[in-house]
Amino acid sequence: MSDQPRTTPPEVIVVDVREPDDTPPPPPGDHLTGTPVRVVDLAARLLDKNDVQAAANREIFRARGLRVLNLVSSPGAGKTTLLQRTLDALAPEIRCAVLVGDLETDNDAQRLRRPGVPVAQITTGGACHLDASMIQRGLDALSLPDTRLLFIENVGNLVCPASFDLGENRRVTLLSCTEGEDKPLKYPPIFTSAHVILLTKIDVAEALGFDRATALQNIRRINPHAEVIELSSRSGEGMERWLAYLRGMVA
Ligand SMILES: Nc1nc2c(ncn2[C@@H]2O[C@H](COP(=O)(O)OP(=O)(O)OP(=O)(O)O)[C@@H](O)[C@H]2O)c(=O)[nH]1
Ligand SMILES: [Mg+2]
Repeated sequence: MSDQPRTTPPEVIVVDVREPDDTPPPPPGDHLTGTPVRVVDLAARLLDKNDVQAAANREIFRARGLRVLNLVSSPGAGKTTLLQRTLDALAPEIRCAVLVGDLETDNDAQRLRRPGVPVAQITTGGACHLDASMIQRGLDALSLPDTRLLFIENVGNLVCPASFDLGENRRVTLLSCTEGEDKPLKYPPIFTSAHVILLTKIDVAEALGFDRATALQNIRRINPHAEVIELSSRSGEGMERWLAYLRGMVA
């Protein structure tokens, strides 16, 4: 991307990782004939395979000098809005790129288009998360010379993305004030696996009657070690701390 003029946003690249036949598999067992069924734990195999690819991604990131953040949250917690504001502030000083996953549409990728910022949309079809091989294919589609920070916006889902290592350096979990204070307790894996937890939309916390102290307490119960930042992409409150964290990652 270094030869691209920085005044026009580059085209969004769409990487469609759906299989030709993405129909769900038939239910296990032949209920009509009673044929015995051997159950194979495909989930474990799938995760093993993912871990191998995640390790390969990590090596690619290291070799290219890329620092990589995987943003995960429930749908609508504010990932894209935060990235828009982050790119506006950071892209002029640090070369950034984005991979964004969604079941359908390239809406988020369009919102994230910025001059000099390569963006690729990964369309997953039915998959409720990104996996390491999708990231590898997304990387192949992007030109990343001089890029220092790669943001991955995962599919909006508070459960599935927690199980899939993408090879990232930092996992960033967003919890928005509109979701309720109890989510860290109800969906622990995505919070325990986070390096950074962002409490987002704090501009509307008071109007919603959202109890920030309780939410922070719940976060700390589940993950005492994560960096916790309260912020609003709308009012800008807390953004400086987030940006300082990102600058620190590439310093
Ligand atoms: N009040 C307020 N609204 C916000 C803030 N950040 C995002 N929103 C709004 O929340 C809605 C969802 O924001 P997105 O950024 O699209 O959320 P997302 O996590 O990317 O959503 P998915 O990609 O669908 O998972 C939009 O209407 C945003 O304008 C914030 O800090 N404060
Ligand atoms: Mg989004």
